[in-house]
Amino acid sequence: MNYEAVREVDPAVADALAGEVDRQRDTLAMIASENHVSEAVLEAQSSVLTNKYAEGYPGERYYGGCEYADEVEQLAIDRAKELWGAEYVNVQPHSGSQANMAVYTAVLDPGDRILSLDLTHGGHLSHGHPANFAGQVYDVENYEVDPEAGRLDFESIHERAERFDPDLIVSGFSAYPREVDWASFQAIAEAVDAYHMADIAHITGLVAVGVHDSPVGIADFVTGSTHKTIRSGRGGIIMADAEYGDDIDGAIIPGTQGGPLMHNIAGKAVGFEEALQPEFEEYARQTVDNAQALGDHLEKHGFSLVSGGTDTHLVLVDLRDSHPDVTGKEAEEALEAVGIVLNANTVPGETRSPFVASGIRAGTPALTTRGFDADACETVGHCIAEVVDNLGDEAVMAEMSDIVDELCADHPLYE
Ligand code: DSN
Repeated sequence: MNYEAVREVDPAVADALAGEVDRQRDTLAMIASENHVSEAVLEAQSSVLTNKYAEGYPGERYYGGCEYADEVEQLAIDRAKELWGAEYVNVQPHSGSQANMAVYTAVLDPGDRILSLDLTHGGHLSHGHPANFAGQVYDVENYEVDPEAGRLDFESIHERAERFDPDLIVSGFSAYPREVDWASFQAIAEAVDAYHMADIAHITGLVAVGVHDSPVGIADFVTGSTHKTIRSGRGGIIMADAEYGDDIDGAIIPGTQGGPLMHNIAGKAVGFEEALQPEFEEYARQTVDNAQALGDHLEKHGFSLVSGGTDTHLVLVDLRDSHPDVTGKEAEEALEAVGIVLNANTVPGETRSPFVASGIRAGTPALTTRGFDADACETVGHCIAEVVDNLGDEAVMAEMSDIVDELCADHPLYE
């Protein structure tokens, strides 16, 4: 990864790309939505398919010269159908947000009602935050997690749905550490005659191999992104029953997108092929085991975890009890200084601004790709605890930074 061709034209960008390779090698990527794709996925994503316009779908394009684009997109679709067991798949969304936008566009009219989880409780901007298009085009109300238990409370969600009478209910989250009961959401959606969209962006990989139950075949629409736990090319995906295929196809193109990013679709196809191999199930299971080891260590050290633990690839630490004077942002910055890169995150009942927040979210997908096991994740937990307990203590920071360096050296990346 020396970026020689880039360097000849543009040394500044070549330096930044080389710097990013070193940054990923020399730090621990614990942003729960990130991962390290294989060199095969990287190669496919940087292929000549970036040059190709291919509006339309395999076999029905608006431009000529699409035989290889067709082949690649059809492979991505067929592999996705095998991975998630969906009747219909669209691999063209540029991102998870675009996937959500396409579903809304396919079945809702402006002003229709969406019921979704509050952003500060673990939802996502594209689920209808006022600052997002979805919050501006649709009438959105939020449900929340139980403030004490940190878990979904289906009785209260049902009551809210009966009162609000939504046209679409969103399940699936960005910062919810527990497995989701898709059937209960579907029962509520049916009771109020609403569509149900499950956004599995974070857990696509866990669902693909049965580590988490799947909403495919339960929810009307399943959306996701393709570069998080599934570790394929960057972008989004939509799955549904075959009956919705034409509406979703039209909502992507011409509805909300133009030419598909064919190079990214090639990366999706290659990553899906990797995920179909038996090792991927081991990877997904280890990702969850690692998050649990990390969470257990932090809890033993006196940190509170939202919901008291995790069933997923992430832990959400609520700093308010253990470290009331430390904001999520301060913790994030101190941890980054020793090479642990994660994000400040709001917690249920948040009183601070989302830019500062009272929690941190830490994920294990990227560490697990590097070969981290539960013991190594406990060591990471030790470093997180020491840094947050001793903010500003240079000696502790130096000691933890050395441990992070050793962990990185023991788990090489992009050699
Ligand atoms: N930015 C992603 C996350 O961190 O959860 C979601 O889009």
